Amino acid sequence: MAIINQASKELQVKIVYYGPAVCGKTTNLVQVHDHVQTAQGNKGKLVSLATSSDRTLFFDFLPIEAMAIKGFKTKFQLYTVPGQVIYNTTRQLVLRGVDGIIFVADSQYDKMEENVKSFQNLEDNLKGLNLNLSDIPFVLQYNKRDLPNAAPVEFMEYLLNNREEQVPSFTACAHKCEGVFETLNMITRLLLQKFVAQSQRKAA
Ligand SMILES: Nc1nc2c(ncn2[C@@H]2O[C@H](COP(=O)(O)OP(=O)(O)O)[C@@H](O)[C@H]2O)c(=O)[nH]1
Ligand SMILES: [Mg+2]
Repeated sequence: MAIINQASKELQVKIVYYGPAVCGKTTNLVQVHDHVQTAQGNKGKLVSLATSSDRTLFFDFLPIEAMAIKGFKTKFQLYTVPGQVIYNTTRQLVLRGVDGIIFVADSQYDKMEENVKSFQNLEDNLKGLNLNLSDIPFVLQYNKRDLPNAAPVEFMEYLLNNREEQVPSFTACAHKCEGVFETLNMITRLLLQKFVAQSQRKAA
């Protein structure tokens, strides 16, 4: 779980944007970086390790220093993974120490198989880290809603949010910043709820 420094009263959480190649993960981080200052607090530099073809090679990283909660200064670290199938080792590394996950799905019909495979890959990689998706704050984002071949939300819910306990899901047009902060705010809320519940249990 999150790194908690009692001495400096800092809480640090790691949020990972997961999903297939070109679904819009980097775009989410770019939009957060462009718009976060007024909305949420201080931001760090967006570090992108991309290939010349503009695809994420390792990850993108954006630190945000946000609100004080229960006297703790909370730092959010946002990461993306490379979506291409061959980069699985990198995805496993980026997932280490994850606190919250945003799964970004591409809404286009012809991307559904890639979405489902990437989701399966996420579950497999978590298992490899002895983690279970049901124990980790997790939300879904259905991106690229602006495209004409976008599948209905109900269909995507059926494919990706079809388990006993459904998670919050958001539609988005990340390149227009629509849905980006709605998604991020929800994962933030879930993470802080978990942190508060844990510290109350400890205090009891
Ligand atoms: N039409 C449309 N394009 C988008 C949207 N979000 C991202 N894109 C584009 O999709 C491409 C891939 O996005 P990127 O963020 O690099 O994907 P990543 O591989 O998941 O990091 C870029 O050209 C983006 O501008 C969206 O909501 N609608
Ligand atoms: Mg990327």
